[in-house]
Amino acid sequence: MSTWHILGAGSLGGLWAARLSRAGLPVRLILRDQARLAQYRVAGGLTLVEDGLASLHPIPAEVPSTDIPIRRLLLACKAYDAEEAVAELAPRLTPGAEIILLQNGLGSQEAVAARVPRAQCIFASSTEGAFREGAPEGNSWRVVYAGRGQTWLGTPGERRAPEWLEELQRAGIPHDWSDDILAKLWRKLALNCAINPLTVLHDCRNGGLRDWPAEVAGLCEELSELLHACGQGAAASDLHQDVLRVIDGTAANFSSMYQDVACGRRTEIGYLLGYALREAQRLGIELPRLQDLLQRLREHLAARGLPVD
Ligand code: NAD
Ligand code: KPL
Repeated sequence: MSTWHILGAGSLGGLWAARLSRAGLPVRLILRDQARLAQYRVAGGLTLVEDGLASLHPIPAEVPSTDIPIRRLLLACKAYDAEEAVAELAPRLTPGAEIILLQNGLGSQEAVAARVPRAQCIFASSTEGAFREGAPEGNSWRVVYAGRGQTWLGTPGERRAPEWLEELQRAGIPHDWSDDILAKLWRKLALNCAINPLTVLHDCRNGGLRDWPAEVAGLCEELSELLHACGQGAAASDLHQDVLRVIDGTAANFSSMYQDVACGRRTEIGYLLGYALREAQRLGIELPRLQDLLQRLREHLAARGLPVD
């Protein structure tokens, strides 16, 4: 049985680590450096808060430079950290190592795969929700499981699910193998592009976008055009209706991008709207509403001293 090495003991990484570990599966956390490792050891492990109940999981941890070989890696950092993080671990990866990429959006998966061409990259798209409670970035080892959801996993062109999915079953991680994971990632990207930037610019919860129906409809139209041009027609199907359904279904929530900006954290815009517009440029199509949205969002981020990519 391969050990689950998990890089990024943040929200989603912590949620996976705690569930895998409590199912009796071997797990090791990879923390940034010795200082974080020392803090983690003082905390005595990761705490998972689920349905209001907290449980402590004393999962072993290490730093990237350790020489233990890695056969299976769950990469649970943000999209903008993924390539660098995997490059640091490359010397430890065994030939054919499996890397599960939990990053939202698109672009980081390609960059990781190019860095470690001998590894098998499995892409994931998750609708689960988790956040870190308490201390600021890096110092919180307490993860709250905030929203039930589903994680789709897949490797483009591979229909057969790997046998280790059974371990996710055992750990109670809701999942499905997708034989078209790129369609899932594109669909989520489109939903995020239609909703998240507008919630930041209009300073509202997802439900507040009901006041901007024409703007939402215009973005959905251009996103559908882009999806068709990218050969992702299936991901474009009923996009506008789905966006309206998500706005209603999550009306009381703040989008992830809204929360990032509100907390002064870097957003993943470069892997969402930024990626969409780079693809549009590559294909030679004009998407003036999405372009304008990106411009406004960048101005908003720059005014708050946040990275615009
Ligand atoms: P997070 O910021 O809570 O956790 C990321 C962790 O990775 C941090 O602890 C960070 O210190 C660590 N990290 C970054 N680079 C590292 C390195 N080189 N070595 C060691 N550790 C490193 O992020 P998150 O919310 O868990 O999100 C991870 C990905 O999952 C994102 O792409 C996000 O969009 C996606 N996602 C998150 C959720 C959620 O509810 N949190 C839901 C769906 C998708
Ligand atoms: O995934 C989301 C997010 O906030 O990132 C939703 C709820 C779908 C809004 O785009």
